[in-house]
Amino acid sequence: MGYYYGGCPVTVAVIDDGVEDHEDLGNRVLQGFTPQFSLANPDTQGAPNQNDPPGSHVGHGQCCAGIIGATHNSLGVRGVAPEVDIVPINIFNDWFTVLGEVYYSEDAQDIVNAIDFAWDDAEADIISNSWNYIDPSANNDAVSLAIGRARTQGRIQGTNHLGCVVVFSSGNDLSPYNHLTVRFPANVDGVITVGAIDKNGNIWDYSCRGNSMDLVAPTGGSPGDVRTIDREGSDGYVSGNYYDNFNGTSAACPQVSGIAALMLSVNPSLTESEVRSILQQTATDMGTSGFDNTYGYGRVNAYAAVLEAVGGGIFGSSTVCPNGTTFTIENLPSYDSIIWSCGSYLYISSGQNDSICTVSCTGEGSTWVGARLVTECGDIDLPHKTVHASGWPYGSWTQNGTSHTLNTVNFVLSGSQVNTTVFYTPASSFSWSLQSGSGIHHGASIALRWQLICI
Ligand SMILES: [Ca+2]
Ligand SMILES: [Ca+2]
Ligand SMILES: [Ca+2]
Repeated sequence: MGYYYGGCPVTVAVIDDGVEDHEDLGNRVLQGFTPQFSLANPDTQGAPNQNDPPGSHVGHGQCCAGIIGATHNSLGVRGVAPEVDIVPINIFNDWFTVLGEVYYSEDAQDIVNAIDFAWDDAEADIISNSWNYIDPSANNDAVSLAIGRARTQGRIQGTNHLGCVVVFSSGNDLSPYNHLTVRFPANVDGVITVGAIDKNGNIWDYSCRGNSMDLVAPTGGSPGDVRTIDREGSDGYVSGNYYDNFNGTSAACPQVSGIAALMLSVNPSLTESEVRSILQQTATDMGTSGFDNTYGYGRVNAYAAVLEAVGGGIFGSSTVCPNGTTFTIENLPSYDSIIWSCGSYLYISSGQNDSICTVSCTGEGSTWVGARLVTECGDIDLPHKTVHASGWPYGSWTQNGTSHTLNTVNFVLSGSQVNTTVFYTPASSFSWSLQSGSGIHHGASIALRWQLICI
């Protein structure tokens, strides 16, 4: 395993219009939940309704699941977190029409039941929500409380409640006035709220914004730029198994859910608030400097977030000294052992299997220090830290216009012994000469001491 996927199992609940098996999801779609029974879809375990409502398609949840977890194989697309299990929860199951308009009979209590099922029954680590709830008569307090329960009571580990990570799309609204408000429940405290930027980093005009924004992720307009899975065959948006035009904040949210899954796969002991805070702090700032209502903390940065989930990588000087330089790994997930490794010119002089090790060098040049965490879920290789070994300097230098190989030279002075100190900066060339008046004779050798500048 690389550092990008630690192998600890992670379960993501997708609350949407259902998810079903797909050739590019392996066997990773679990039994889920459908809070509202419908005659058209008697399934109660989160499968999509087999009938499309007039004028639209059932398959939104399937698209989200593909972004989160499509398998890395030769088929279709690659999801962000290709080994997660998906719990499908269908809250758009029971539709009806009035004068040609489509309505859903699910109410706030069904949504509460959906959220409670996700963290409590399915023990999901993450709940991905690419939907908003705009019924003004709904009992929004009950939904907010359910989200609070997920965040505070979910993910039981021993006697701890680490909390379930709750991610929502910020909402889509083309009205320049209406998009100034993040939609409910994306505006509930502790929710990770995700808006939409285009592939050039500009906010999409439809992306709802406000002071509860957290992150943005790249997605499409209409037609969209995001390719994902589609319900197989004639079901879903298109006749095939993949869809090129998924878009909106709906396609941004599952990217963040997938990245949160990668973080928990390398460090399953992170709390909900730690995941949220790492995602915020590692985001690439966009728009006006610092947090802003449009981009939140900025564009989600998967690499930085996953690396931070394992403590941020290897810390230490960029120069290794001959007498030893210390490297550390901090805030580690629980591990069985640490195996330090290194490249040319270097050796691990002490601290193997410890979170602090000392590396020494025998030569000079660009090289690296690495570390592998052996955990109960598998090995995590941290990215190599590039360092410069400042061992015995070698290479060419010039003395009085004559080139010498530093490591082999003996040179001779006349008269009394001269102590000479040469300050050597790694990777820089240098030349030096003797003071005028010093005569050089064969047969009188001295040792030349090199003082290494090790930072
Ligand atoms: Ca694939
Ligand atoms: Ca299809
Ligand atoms: Ca900003």
